Amino acid sequence: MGQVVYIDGKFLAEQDAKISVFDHGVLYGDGVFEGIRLYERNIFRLEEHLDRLWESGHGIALRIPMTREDMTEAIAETCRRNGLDNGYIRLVVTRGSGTLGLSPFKCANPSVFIIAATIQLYPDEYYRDGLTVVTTAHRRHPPDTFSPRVKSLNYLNNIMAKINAINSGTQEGLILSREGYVLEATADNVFLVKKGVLYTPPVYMGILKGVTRDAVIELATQEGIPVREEPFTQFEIYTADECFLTGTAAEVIPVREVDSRCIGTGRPGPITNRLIEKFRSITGVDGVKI
Ligand code: PXG
Repeated sequence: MGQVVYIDGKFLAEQDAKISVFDHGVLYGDGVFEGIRLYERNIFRLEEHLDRLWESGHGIALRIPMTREDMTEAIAETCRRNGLDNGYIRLVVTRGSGTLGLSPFKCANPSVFIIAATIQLYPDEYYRDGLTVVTTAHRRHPPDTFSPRVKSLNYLNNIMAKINAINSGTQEGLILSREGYVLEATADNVFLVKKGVLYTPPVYMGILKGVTRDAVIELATQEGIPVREEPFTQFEIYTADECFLTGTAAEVIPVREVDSRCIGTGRPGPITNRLIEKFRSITGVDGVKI
């Protein structure tokens, strides 16, 4: 059975789920999106994802053309119609169709589409043994340009970093700031552990404020693990006791090697494993049930 896709108030078979070639989302990457997980019929942290979607939209002066209540129902119904208990939800709002010029003011109707599908996860061995990661040659847009906090349809910088990482024989790539601080991975936030303290870069440095990141900060705090949102460089990662990434797709995933340097013992550390366990304990309950 094919997938059912929500587009602008309709549920369509996947072969009929199409958007216009004149949509500025296609022509200019003019739009915003969210990636959300469904666990045991629980839409994980939906409110936080919707907050970020509305903030991203506001950041690019794009009106989300429906209420939060209608959006919640559309997401839930898309999951139901695809018969999913677990899966991955891609929620996209584009500027809509306009002329071939840049002006978004010619685009009268933003489009919303929602895809709910099964997800291709990292194999279990990476959760057991950790990822290998390389620092990429790509720099994150500085926060004084287009805000990296907007989850926009322009992901080419991250895609270039991902190509760089895969071509280097690793699974993920770190993206630095122009000053050389570690900011994030291509679709994940980054954490390190040193002497029992958890560190992650502060949002003001120009990162995406990850929903998984924020959940992990809360869980660590509940566990009595001190958390510091502070800038750090590659050297602090190389010499960390533990390192892990967080993201909707990857969840909490250990890193065992960065730029050919073994991190800590080279095995996922105790704090990482504790946070993986804690995170897994909330995925089915923290959110909105369908
Ligand atoms: N940084 C960047 C640049 C991201 O794109 C994260 C951090 C982690 O944020 P969340 O809220 O997911 O914890 C992201 C998330 C995909 C995909 O299809 C990418 C993201 C989310 C979901 C799916 O690879 N980016």
